Amino acid sequence: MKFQTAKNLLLCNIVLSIVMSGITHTSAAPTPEPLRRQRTKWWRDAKFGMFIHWGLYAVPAGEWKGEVTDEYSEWIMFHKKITVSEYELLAKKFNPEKFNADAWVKLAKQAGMKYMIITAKHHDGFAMYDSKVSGYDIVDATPFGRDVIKELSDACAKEGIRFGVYYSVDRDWHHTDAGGNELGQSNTWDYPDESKKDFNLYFSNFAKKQIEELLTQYELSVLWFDGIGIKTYAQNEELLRLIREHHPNCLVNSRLGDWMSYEWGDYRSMDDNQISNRDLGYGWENPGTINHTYGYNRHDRDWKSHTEIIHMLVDIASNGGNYLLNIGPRADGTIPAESIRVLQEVGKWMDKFGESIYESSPAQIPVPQCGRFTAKDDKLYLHIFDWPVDDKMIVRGIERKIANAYLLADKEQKKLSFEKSYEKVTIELNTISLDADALDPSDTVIVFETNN
Ligand code: H79
Repeated sequence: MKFQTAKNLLLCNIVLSIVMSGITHTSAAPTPEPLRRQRTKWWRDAKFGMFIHWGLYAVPAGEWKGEVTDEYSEWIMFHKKITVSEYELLAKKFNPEKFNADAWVKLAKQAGMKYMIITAKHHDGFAMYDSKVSGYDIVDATPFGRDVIKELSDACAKEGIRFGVYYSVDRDWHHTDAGGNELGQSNTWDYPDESKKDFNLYFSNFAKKQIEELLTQYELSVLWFDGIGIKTYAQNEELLRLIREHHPNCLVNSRLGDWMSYEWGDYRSMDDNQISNRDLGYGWENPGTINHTYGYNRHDRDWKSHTEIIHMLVDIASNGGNYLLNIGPRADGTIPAESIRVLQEVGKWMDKFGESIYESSPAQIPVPQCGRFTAKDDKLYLHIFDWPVDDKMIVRGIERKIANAYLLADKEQKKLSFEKSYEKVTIELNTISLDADALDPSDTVIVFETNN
């Protein structure tokens, strides 16, 4: 009798845990922290990556039948309620003859970026690689017929740039079964009856299979999921298992599971364009874009300046994060000239001051008035966004002993004269002849060599 009760209890527990696994997220992290740190080392050191949103939405480029969209251009199918059959016709117009994978990768490299992540499938459901799961992909459905994911991954390998892909799992406006979306962000204009949609079918027969294709067809350093938590705990687990099976060291961002926590990923993706203003103690990234949209929108010409990008990169690095900066190429395969110019300017700065960014960590010093601090080994890097009017720099909160101070970009490393009292350091910037090349209007960096 006792045995029977125990057996029943056990059975109950098994049933309960199976049911619960489908409806709750546990707080247990599927990835042990030391493993996570080891795996993310290259990524944490890299600090700066290129994000690319490219798909059929580059054809309408933010405008549908004379109406401009105020929203992200990659959301145009949703916002303009474009039917699947109409949207599919965009594939016939997608012929990016000017696309050159080497040029894109070289631009990323020139900007000082160390990795690239491109949309393999966005919410519109169109695959930008050669998929056998459906014919709705760049190779089978466009006159272009080339696999741009393959070309970019090869170009990245050649240039020593890490490569990853973005995949939208929770949404697919092309697939009849991709529903279950309480936020009302599924395709209800072609497929109005939500009760007929079976997310599990879409997941098992389509999304999961495409993810497996990506894992087997390409050398991936990052699988970047976008999601809104429709997948169940068990489905998250299935994906993670799949990734580990094919690419044990491929990083996964935190949008695999619960959007707001990072328990499922190797690092945390903040919200779009969101920056953490403090060190979180674990890897995080800002997936931000260079204007307002992610996909190309010909009406969005509000580009961030190179100074804004540099300040954001420094700010992010000073809080232990990464900057995944997005660009949206055009449907002809070109990158807007303004994006190129901004990235090249950022690259010029990185050439001179990159040492203060790559492999750096937060300095654990209060944010200085003039800019930010980053740190590496025995060096503190003071980033000066705003040059002091009287050429006298006062910085508070450095507890370490300072042995030396010089301008990072000064090849001769001429010593700056400074005074340090318990609570502040005063640097005289007018007593020496400053090397003009070592100064930068966006951000000049002073190195403090410390000896404890
Ligand atoms: O791929 C880019 C976005 O399209 C994607 N994430 C980045 C990297 C993204 N998917 N979902 N979301 C962002 C959040 C969705 C916000 C919404 Fe809206 C609010 C959807 C509808 C209202 C913002 C405003 C996006 C479309 C209109």
